Amino acid sequence: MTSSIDYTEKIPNNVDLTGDRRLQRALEGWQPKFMSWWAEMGPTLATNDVYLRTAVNVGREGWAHFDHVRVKEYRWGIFLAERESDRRIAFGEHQGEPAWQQVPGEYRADLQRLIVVQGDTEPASVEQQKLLGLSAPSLYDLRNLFQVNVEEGRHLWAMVYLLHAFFGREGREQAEDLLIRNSGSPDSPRILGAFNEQTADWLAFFMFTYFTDRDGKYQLGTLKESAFDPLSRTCEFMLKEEAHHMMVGTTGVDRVVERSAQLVREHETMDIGPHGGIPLEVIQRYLNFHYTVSLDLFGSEQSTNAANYYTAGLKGRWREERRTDDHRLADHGWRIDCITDGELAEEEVPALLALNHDLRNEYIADCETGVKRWNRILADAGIGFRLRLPHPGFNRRVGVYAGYHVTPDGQVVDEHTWERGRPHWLPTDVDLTFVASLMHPVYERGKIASWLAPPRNGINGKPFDYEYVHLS
Ligand code: BYC
Repeated sequence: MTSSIDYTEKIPNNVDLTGDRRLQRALEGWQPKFMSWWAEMGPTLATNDVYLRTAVNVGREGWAHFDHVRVKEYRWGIFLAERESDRRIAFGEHQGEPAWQQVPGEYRADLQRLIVVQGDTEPASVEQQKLLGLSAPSLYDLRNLFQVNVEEGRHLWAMVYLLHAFFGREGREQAEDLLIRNSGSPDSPRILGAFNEQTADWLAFFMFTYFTDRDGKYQLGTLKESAFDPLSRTCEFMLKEEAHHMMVGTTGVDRVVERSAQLVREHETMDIGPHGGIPLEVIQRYLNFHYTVSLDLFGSEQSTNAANYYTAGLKGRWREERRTDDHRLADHGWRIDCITDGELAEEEVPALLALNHDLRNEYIADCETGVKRWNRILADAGIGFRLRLPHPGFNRRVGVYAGYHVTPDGQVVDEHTWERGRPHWLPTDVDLTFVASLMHPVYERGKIASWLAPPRNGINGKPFDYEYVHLS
């Protein structure tokens, strides 16, 4: 296996597709279906070309090539990180055994399920972002949207490769279904809740790429630990691409906060809506929404699924190899959140059952770093307002808090109090309509919309006013 990617193939790859004619034919059969899905459900805005990065190598250095390409001609392909010789399973009951190059029969259904769930999120996000190009705040942002979209498309390819290569007819059927379910569809919705929500405007896009893509980072991080080596290697390379998506989110929110702070100072009012900015309270409500629907993506705090995946070696913990325990966890107990007699409390449960909670906590700590950054921008501008993450029980539909009303401060309240507080805590129709009213496309080179600051850096050393996109 080499790390360079063969672009002379119909499907660029580094998995020696030509060596497996059946698999190659099956994937070449799926390719036109992917292309029609992209044409129908992918970005609506027509472009001549976009300054995009394409993977040319999976090694550590210089893996990406940047150029203007026609989006339709983007070379989606199959890229796995290099195989580590003698990789061993790091956790669970098979700890120490060689990693699997094939799927063991007894874990087939569970592995397939994990791959399908992961695969389902990738096209879902493209569908959610379909219309955003029509209202991009600058050519730089428009380019980033396309970059995120083509790479999510490639991540779908990554999961479809695994389904075709290792799961036979059922895998091929599942790969077809990934193109049939659609975000928000009443008949065949996407599997996980957050991927059926709308990403209606660019503030939502930045929040999504900050909070929801970050769930992707953590879930891919746990699948990278998998004993099933092809899954591990594909996730490792996906994580490399994913870093850019989170940069788009982090700096996107930075720039909105920076611009709002400027307007607050300039006009000496928090009510900056009439001056073309997004009020900080509205930013907080968007944050509350996107953070909490993303918390739901971690599943229940107590999960036998998670315990079984771990014991079997299918899905590890975040940075499994850095943990200093026995990597089996059979005799450990952990404290997790619960609600007892209507009050927030904690209970001790077997550690294996608490793995979703463990991953969620890693994620929350990471989310805090963004909030700190944004608050530094506010502090530097001499503004007293602070953004914050709401309590993990707030606005939850999955897990121990589902069915309760918990305020952002962590008070369990009755329905009436919840309904009264809701317009202060979650985006209202007025907020959404107002933010939508700011979403005018700015396609002129070097220009930017009123509601966010320009980025500090361009892409690949290019300036902000580079012609990142040529519209048709
Ligand atoms: N919505 O034991 P439980 C990304 C289901 S994002 C609907 O509590 P488990 C990306 C669950 O399936 C990362 N259903 O949870 C980001 C189960 O159903 P079954 C995506 C839900 O299984 C941005 C039942 O409830 N990757 O990459 O331990 C852009 C009980 O489940 C939800 C993954 O998620 C929900 N939110 O954990 C693009 C990794 N939560 O099986 C891409 C793969 C739970 O009883 N998936 N359910 O019918 C997994 O590891 C796990 O399936 C989950 C759930 C973490 C999602």
